[in-house]
Amino acid sequence: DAGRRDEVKAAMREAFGAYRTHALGHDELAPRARTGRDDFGGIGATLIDSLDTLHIMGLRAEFDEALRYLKKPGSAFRDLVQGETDRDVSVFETNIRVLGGLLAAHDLSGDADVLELAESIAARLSAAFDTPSGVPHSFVNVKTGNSFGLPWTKGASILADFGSMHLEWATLSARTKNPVYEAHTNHVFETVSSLGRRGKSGASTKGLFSAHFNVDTGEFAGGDVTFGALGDSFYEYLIKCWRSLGDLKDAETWREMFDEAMLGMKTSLLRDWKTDEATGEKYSYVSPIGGSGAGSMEHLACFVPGMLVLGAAEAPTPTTADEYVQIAKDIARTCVEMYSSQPCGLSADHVRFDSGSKTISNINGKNIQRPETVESLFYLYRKTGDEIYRTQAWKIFQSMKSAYRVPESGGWQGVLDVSKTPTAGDDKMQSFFLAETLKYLYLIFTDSDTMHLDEWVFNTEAHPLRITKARERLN
Ligand code: DMJ
Repeated sequence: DAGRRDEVKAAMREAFGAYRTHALGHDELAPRARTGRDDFGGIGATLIDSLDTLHIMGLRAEFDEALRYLKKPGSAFRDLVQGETDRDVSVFETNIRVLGGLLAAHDLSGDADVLELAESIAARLSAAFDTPSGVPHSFVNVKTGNSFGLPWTKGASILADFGSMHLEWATLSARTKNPVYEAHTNHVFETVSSLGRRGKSGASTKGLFSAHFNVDTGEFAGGDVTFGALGDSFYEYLIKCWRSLGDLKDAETWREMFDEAMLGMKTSLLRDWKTDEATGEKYSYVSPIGGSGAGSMEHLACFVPGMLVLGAAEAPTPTTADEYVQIAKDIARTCVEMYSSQPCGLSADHVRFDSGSKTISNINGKNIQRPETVESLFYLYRKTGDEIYRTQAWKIFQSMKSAYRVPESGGWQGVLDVSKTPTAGDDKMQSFFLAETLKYLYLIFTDSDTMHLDEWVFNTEAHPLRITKARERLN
């Protein structure tokens, strides 16, 4: 669908152009103030998050210029990755955005200097693993190597954070032929899988894990279980690592843990919201245990359909494979209605479902340009070829365009409250909007040979890494 694909590309060109003009080198753009923001500690988040999207869309002049900027001797980014800047950074965000983004830029372009930058940033993050359990702290100082946990988790590390690193670290080891990186994340996996096997996952349902972990005692803490914030990408990486890494150690364990987690999700988290009487189609959602509250779903959890589509290939039985795809469709239907039910056509960040009145109410009415729904529509379209997913994605893109776009700068911003029209903007262009939202939207409208899902795996920030394992074809 070249016309729609090119409209998404034009959006990327415009949004990246605004960042380049007003905020180059900063983490993110404030599109109305026309300045840069550094909420991630000045890691150049948007610049690195945009690299592979630019490359995939054929915006090669922008890609080349961005690479030159990153490699420039004496640039703020180079100083940071070489440990010359006294800065605390989030291990998770730096891993998925910077390490993932640089590795993807390397896999797409073959540029050796980018791999060197990737290795330098991993070397800085490595200090975070220096804990009694070997499970990393959430934050690390890139100069001193001092690492620490967050006050609001009482120092505990977060499942989605330390559980979403192996894809990048194993890839880095493979590309650099240096096993030291994956040794860190392998150890984390062994710790987590062994606790799970011994019934010490902190969750009452087999296969699921508590969102918090005490790195000093080496035990799970709390008991909140979620496929939203704090839990999400841990489950996603079980299937992505299994599917794509050629020499994955204990590969069967990764797969088994994924299928057990899906079973746990089905029995303890999956709920029906409503059934369409005319078509008999079901609308399901994934509700957390504890934390953000039963009966609700965060937009973040809308990545689940995409994950289930990946899990359907080589599922334990053909019935399980069909069931994964069916649940994926049922959840995606709900996620799409989270958009269509709002006057501006955009989803709230966290909603509650009422199965009596069959309505949605907003718990957090913001929309911060998140990718998860269009991400799942992309996987479902690639799997089924059903045009409905393109139609739904296009409608969402149209709503984004009218609510997000700031014509004065060309930047795109989030929305403060999706229940109000006209919408008011949050003056922030998220780096994942360029890394993920626009990339998945673009790829929905390409043919399936563009970034084929049997050749590429997307990390949780949508950075594509080349697959080194032959698995059953996805479609
Ligand atoms: C992204 O940074 C990643 O997708 C992460 O896994 C979850 N949150 C955001 C986007 O919503």
